[in-house]
Amino acid sequence: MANEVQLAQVAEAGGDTIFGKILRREIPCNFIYEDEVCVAFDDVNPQAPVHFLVIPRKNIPQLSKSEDTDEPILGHLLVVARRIAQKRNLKNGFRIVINDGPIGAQSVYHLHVHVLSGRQMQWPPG
Ligand code: TR5
Repeated sequence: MANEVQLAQVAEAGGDTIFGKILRREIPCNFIYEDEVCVAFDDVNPQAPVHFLVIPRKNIPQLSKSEDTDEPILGHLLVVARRIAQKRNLKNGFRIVINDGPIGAQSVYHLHVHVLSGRQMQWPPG
């Protein structure tokens, strides 16, 4: 699989994305959680023993393109991330990541919250 940063450098913002296809069930995907606002599923290329994504049904391309009126959706993504983390018994913690734009190494332009756990995280991130 191509390096995520290389993918991010060539990724184009705007339009339909792979996550749009997942949301429309055009690509099979096992949702670990879903409600009327968001869905969650395991990352296909996990960077930790636990690595899942929480994405809004609304096609918000990236955090920096979200609007003030998206505040309930943005808050909901974190609440759902916390709920799934509790369900998965991630008692020792987890890391939340939102990559934004080329500098942030975003490769899929549909907003998504990464939740990673199951190993010791390092700081600063690369
Ligand atoms: O780099 P950013 O923050 O944009 O993260 C995009 C994430 O989407 C990466 O961690 C990828 O591994 C993940 N990804 C990409 C695909 C995919 C996926 N996760 C689950 N299922 C996926 N499918 C079916 N196809 C992908 N291209």
